[in-house]
Amino acid sequence: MEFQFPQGFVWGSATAALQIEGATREDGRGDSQWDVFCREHPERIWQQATPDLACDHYHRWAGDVALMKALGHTGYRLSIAWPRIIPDGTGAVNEAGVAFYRRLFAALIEAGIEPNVTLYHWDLPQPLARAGGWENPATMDAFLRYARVCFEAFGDQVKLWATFNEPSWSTLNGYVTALHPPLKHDYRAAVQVAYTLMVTHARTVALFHGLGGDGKIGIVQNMCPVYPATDSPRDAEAARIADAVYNRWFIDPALLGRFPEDAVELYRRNHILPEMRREDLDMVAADSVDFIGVNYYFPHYASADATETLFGLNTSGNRDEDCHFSIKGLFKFVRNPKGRYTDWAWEIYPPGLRDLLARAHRYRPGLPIYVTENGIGAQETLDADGTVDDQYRIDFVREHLEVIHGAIADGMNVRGYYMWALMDNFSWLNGYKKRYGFLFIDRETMRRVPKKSAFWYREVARRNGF
Ligand code: BGP
Repeated sequence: MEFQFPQGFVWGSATAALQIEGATREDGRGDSQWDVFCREHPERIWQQATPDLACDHYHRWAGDVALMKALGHTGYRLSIAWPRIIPDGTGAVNEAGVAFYRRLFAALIEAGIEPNVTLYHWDLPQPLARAGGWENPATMDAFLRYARVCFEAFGDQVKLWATFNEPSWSTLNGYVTALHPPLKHDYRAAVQVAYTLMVTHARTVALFHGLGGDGKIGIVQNMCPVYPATDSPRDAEAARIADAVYNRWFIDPALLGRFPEDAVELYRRNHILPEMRREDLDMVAADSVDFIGVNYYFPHYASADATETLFGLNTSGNRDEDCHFSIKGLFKFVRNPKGRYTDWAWEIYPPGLRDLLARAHRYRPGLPIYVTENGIGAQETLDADGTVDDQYRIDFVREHLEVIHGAIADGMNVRGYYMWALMDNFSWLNGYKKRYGFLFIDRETMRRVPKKSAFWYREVARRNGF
């Protein structure tokens, strides 16, 4: 069967600043919370990896852009490192940081590759983290200033902006599972931060539209679909609650202009609801994103059988090691006995993407949707002939593209696909063990080697289908 995509469909891949740039102490860049976390808790990251060198993209960006062009990319999703632009979060603007991104954006545009730029992919400047991070209302003001600096510095080059990457995932891991900085397990703080992020998002969108440029702005959401583990009404209820706290708390304000009533009620009952100020809610109600970015990796299955609170991500790359996510009395995510799983025990389930796209379409019919991340992590080495035969990545991407094709045929406005990732990178807790890229990075030499999937994708982009 032929899968032909609409004209102008964006074929790209994605990265994030902290995961590829390196040069963490060069040209005036300040520390981010992740630099400090890696330094202070090396035992939590595979082989005590740090983002200090990452993919050395800060020095190799020109070659990387040339590779993207050679691979037929028409779009590239990346993030700006806040600590490169405003090193201490609130003080002077670092002109060297601004100059770096201006050069990079110019090269992308010259190569016919449209940048899709996320303002915040978790690299909070350390002085702000030390002062309370997103629990401190001052961080919202600092972010708004940083956003304005970026809009003004790059607005002539960047026409696609996203405020936050996956506010749900960063809140959950930072404040509930205690796996990411600031390593907290504090429901009250989690809800406060989740609320603040969505209000900050709304204010940033208003700021952007107020500046009156010709660009578009959206948000990138990690929208894990949540299905009941069984047909029982109790599991259906557990799935509804999990969906409320995991997804709807973040999607509803961005797309419907309000926080979900059932989650508000749950938090109120448990005395962890932050003060919801009228002016905040008015901002949220006025939120008018121009697009939504959907990141999709795997679905969840919720069971009501949550007798303990337990969290754990698979960081071994052994597919028998389960991920754990269970909140006593609320819900527990369980494995799908019939599922296909990656080495990191993430289920491969392309129909889940269809459900997410359908939800976005149902919430705001016709709103442009970009699939801003989707990919598969694996342990890889170079074959004897110097290549990487990642047929499983080709299969993974093709299956998800088939789903997107079907969604478009059914009237959903999906405008582009950014495979995670352009290159193997610093995979948060997995360091450099978990490889996601079209480009294999030789960690000894930093040489980039296009994998088999990169050539396959080049052909897909050239034919605008497969
Ligand atoms: C998303 C993040 C990405 C990326 C990806 C894979 O949640 O937005 O930055 O890292 O997940 O996750 P990981 O590297 O932890 O396997």
